[in-house]
Amino acid sequence: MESQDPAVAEAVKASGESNLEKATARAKETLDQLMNVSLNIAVTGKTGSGKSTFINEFRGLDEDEDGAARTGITETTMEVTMYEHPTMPNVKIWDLPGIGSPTFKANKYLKDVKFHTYDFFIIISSERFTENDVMLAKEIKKQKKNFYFVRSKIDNDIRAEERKKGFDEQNVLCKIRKDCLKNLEELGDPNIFLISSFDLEKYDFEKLQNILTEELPDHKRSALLQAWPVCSADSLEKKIKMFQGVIWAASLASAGIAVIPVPGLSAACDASMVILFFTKCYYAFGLDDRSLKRLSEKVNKPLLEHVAKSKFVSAVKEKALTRLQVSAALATLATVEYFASLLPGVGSAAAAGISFGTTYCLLKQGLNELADIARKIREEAELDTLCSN
Ligand SMILES: Nc1nc2c(ncn2[C@@H]2O[C@H](COP(=O)(O)OP(=O)(O)O)[C@@H](O)[C@H]2O)c(=O)[nH]1
Ligand SMILES: [Mg+2]
Repeated sequence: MESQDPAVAEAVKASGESNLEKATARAKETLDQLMNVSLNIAVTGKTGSGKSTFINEFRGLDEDEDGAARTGITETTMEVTMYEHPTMPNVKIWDLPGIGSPTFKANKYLKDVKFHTYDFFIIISSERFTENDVMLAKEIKKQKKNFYFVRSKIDNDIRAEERKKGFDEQNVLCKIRKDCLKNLEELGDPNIFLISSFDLEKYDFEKLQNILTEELPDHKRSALLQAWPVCSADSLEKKIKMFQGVIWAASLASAGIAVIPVPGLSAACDASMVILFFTKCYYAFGLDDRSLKRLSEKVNKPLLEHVAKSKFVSAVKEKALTRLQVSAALATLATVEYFASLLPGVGSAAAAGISFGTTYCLLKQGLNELADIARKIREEAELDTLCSN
């Protein structure tokens, strides 16, 4: 790695550090956070309020799929159950039993469910919130954790009101919100997110993403943004921006001493880092077959061919492993060279050998290509034009 390389100077500048050594150390830290930070989300609420359905949708799973939470009125969970995000095992969403009895002690409940495990709480109700919800929220606050109220099954409310004369969706939503707030007055003016788990593109699911990204500590934010389902054009852009913001780190970290030593690897590029970076983007943007199949079924349009049309995205797909572990066999410089050869402008430079500059350029262009395909898929699905947000 030559220090006069303009790409190195650019990466160091982006790191906010004063020299290459410090920037490289910061890069490792940033990448470690991006790859490994844990996020634990607790979902609590009465039986039947829609916890399990919310959890499945958050994880992008149909309820009959392997590993999905069981749902239904008769399905009562009395135990804390942990569900891993399918492509981000470090993101866990926990199904907590409802509070139940009106004489419950909020502090005992929190102790029982091991509250310190969770980064924040989602309190779900498909009806009005109750005194118990208020007590629980107060206790969560006392423990210095955040809580978010989700009023679920909004699609049911809308459907019931739709037939009435003078129906206005915004009015209905406003009324539900006010109605919920009435019982939560003691907490000031808490945010209430109106959600339908059957359609995360609608209502307040995106708003919940925005508030969470604002309120989570910096190092947890990237985990949330990676795991959160793409629920709007803006939600996708936030993810893209997050990855763009760490390209400097991915390139510097991959240029250092190989994290996973691979025989024959040049010191200028840790192939596993590059592949892992693209794999993360691929899943976060919902480009994997399963996400596309679900989306395609939802909008009743074929969408999978977009991935096939881009040689680069197909190549990432071929190397992407579901649990984001890159095997040494895949993490070769040849793979990186192959990736580079599929991108105009990067391929010819890479032919002369993978330098820091080409890695930097590959990460930028590759991310752009993945982002563009994800944008095209949304366009094709017409979600942003149809959505009644
Ligand atoms: N219409 C509608 N039904 C929902 C929604 N979320 C959950 N349900 C239904 O409500 C019932 C209870 O949901 P479930 O997730 O099992 O609730 P849990 O007991 O809190 O885990 C199931 O029949 C779900 O299909 C939603 O957003 N909209
Ligand atoms: Mg349940």
